[in-house]
Amino acid sequence: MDSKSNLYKVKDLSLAAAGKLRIEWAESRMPVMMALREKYRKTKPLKGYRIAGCLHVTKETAVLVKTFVEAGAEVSWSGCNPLSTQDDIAAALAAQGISIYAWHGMNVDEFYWCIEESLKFKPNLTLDDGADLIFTVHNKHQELIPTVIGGTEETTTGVHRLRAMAKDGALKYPVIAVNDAETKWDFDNVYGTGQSTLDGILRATSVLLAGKNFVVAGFGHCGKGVAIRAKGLGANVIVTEVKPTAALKATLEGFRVMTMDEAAKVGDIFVTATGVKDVIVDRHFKVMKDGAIVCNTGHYDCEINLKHLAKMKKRVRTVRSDNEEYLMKDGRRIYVLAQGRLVNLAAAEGHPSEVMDMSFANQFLSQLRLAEFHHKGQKLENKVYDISTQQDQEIAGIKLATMGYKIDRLTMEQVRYQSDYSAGT
Ligand code: 3DD
Repeated sequence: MDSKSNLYKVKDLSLAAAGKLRIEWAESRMPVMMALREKYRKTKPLKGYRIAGCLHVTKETAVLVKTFVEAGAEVSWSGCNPLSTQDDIAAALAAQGISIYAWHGMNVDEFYWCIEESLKFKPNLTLDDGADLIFTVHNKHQELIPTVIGGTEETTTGVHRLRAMAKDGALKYPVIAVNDAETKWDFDNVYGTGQSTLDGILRATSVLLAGKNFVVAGFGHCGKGVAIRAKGLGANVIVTEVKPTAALKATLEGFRVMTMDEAAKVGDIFVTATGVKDVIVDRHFKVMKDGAIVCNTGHYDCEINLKHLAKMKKRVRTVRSDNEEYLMKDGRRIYVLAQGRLVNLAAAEGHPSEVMDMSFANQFLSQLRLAEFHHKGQKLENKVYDISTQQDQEIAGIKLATMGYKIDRLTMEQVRYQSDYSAGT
């Protein structure tokens, strides 16, 4: 462990050079972020703002952090999952003077210690992925609340938590729901989760997906992405759901739909993507085939009930990195990936840079928007705000341009027609 008293705590600073190279790789594939960095590096509109961030420490997050710093912000950072920090990236950020507290494989006490450390510089902006930092501020550091202008939230689960807090009147400062931006949700959650989840499964198992019964629990944006990508690799995809409309969509996409009780008997690989707890429990483990592989791609590790599995096992051993073999009393073996935590970030590198480019452009512009409101003396309500449609279209437009695409524009006549309700048949 390398640490300076008040700057950072990372696993191994000597990994910094390798991390720097991987950050450069991400920068070469995040043209929207680099355009924003170029746009604001001179004016530094975030000067005087201190952002405490709690978000997976990956090469893409490093690009976001460096862009905040280039725009004038001070940043203090922790990872939002005990298994998702990439230690070379954390080392590279620490070596570049970023205050960062994160390492791969921390326990839950260390996880919250890191958040507490990142709060010591008294942030006036917060940034979350899963709402653990903002929840810590609200529950253990109310003294910080008067100086916090607002926050942003990256993921579906975190936005759910914050909307519930706001409904209860418990939210004490405004938050922007980055997750709900079209340029995040429709891209990161679908294409990012789709590819990175399979990446995690393949790194932890190297199994053939073609021909396998591949069970996806949850057909929201994330589950749909995973199902479509697995189908692309030749898997026989089965979807389980609790929401009739989502299940119906899955059938129309050509996937088999059944209950988990039924799927558990035939599945070879299971992925949970529901955001709900206890999706796979003891009665499912009881009927699973010998050699079944189980993993989760939801934000928290509550979807697979490992306490149930532990009670049913004869012994458990690590057979590959991020891959534990549970030997059952009847001789069957069940393989759990990444200790039931989100497999795409714990066993791989998370979503590709190209989709995080837009997610993080929303993070950057949302933090900037909070700072600009503050600068103008405009007070926001203590509620969860959506991203503006204008911001979504702006980000998508920059992305298209960097990909070399040109699109049509509405003529004035067409704009008039759209609002001319008298124009009928
Ligand atoms: N997430 C997925 N891949 C990531 C990456 N490469 N860097 C940072 C974070 C990453 C998770 C979140 O962006 C988001 O998809 C979520 O909803 O949690």
